[in-house]
Amino acid sequence: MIYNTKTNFPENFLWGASTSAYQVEGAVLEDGKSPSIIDMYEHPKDTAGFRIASDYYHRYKEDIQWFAKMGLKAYRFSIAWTRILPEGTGKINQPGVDYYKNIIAECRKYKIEPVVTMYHFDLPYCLEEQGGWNKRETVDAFVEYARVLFEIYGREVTYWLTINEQNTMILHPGAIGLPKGGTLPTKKELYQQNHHMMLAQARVMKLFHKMVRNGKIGPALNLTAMYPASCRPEDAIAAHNWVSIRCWNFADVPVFGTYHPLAFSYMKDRGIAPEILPGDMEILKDADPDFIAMNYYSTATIGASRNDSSDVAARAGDQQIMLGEQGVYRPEENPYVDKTKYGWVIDPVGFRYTLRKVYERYHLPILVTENGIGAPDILEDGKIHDDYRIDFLKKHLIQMKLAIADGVEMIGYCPWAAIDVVSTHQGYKKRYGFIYVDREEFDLKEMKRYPKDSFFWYQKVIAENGKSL
Ligand code: BGP
Repeated sequence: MIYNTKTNFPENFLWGASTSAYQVEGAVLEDGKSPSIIDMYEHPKDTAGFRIASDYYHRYKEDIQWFAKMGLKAYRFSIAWTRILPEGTGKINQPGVDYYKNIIAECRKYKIEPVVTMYHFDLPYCLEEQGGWNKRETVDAFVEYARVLFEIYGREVTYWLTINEQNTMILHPGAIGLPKGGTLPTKKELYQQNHHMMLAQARVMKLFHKMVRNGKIGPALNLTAMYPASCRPEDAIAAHNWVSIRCWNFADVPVFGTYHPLAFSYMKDRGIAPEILPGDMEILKDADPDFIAMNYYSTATIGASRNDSSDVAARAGDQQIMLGEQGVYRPEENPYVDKTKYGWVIDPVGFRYTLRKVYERYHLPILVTENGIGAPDILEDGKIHDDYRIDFLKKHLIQMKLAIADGVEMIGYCPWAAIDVVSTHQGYKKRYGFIYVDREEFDLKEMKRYPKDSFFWYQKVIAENGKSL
């Protein structure tokens, strides 16, 4: 519709990059930190765990200096609940508090806007042992944790994200790992957990608006547009089922205070709807996010269910590979897009399409909190020629610029990842960062940092506010 290539990125656009605590910090049990549920994840034998990760816990000063050199205007990182409240609630762990104070101070020193994720897959394991998100007590625990964060960091941090990829945790519980010996929750349990997370998020947003006057808070979901596999009406219905269940059901609750009607009927029909107590819906209405944060990697292509078990098996995989569900939808291949080595669809135009869809639905400014390509980067003579990453990011940024021309209000762009982090499934074999961390799966070497070619490319993009894209 609109191809206004003259559109520029807004002044003060937050050119950023992201990490999460468990994937970058290491020091899993240091300075009073207790294990989180994801720290207890059972890794495949040939894959690095999270115990040391990129050792950022000890090297954050050097790393943030690199971020400043790259010219970042924003840095999205997560706070580990287990560093602040090792028992989940109660006693505050001062070294943990100081650690994030220092990180925020380092960011401010270089005029980098800190963007804080409060919860990135890392529920304290001690709370999990007491029932985790199955229990309403965990809602209170999250509110208590939030109050501590807002009290301590509320004056220093403007942009806050509540929960990272709640939809991934609920729809792909196996994808983000299971503690050793753990069993997957049933769908009924998962949707009850989801309801509790929704309540926790709404209460935290309400509290935030009272405590942090000039701050902004939003949910961080994995959002993606979809295509019907054909113009067959049954495919269109299935695709609509998919996007309602996979995306809108998770964003409608914080924004509108209601479950998506179609997704709720689906939950009722399958006997997996959550138990909603009197007063819950009023709590959900209080959320009132200031913006939507979204992680975007791929689009999905969806066809009508074949009504047999092959729907589920069609493309089993990780969080970005769509699972089917008998009677509801079936994942299909899209002949018009490429895929990464790991089977994730590469679809820059789909990024523009997703931004348009999200903005049209919610009328809230958007902060992109993840986008990127995982690859087995190669270090040669101190250099990493990751032209595939430059190509990926450039194409996505061009589409984002077009989305801005379409009228989508954008706050910023924080691709995954600022620096190499441990991938949840593929360790250091699959890297995303602008900065290379020289370690192998098990040989830690000296973990020296090297800027990749994409680092210098992004540095230029930021310096000219995306003008030459
Ligand atoms: C998102 C998560 C990130 C990160 C990213 C890449 O779903 O929010 O934490 O892990 O995916 O995933 P992976 O490392 O599995 O390739």
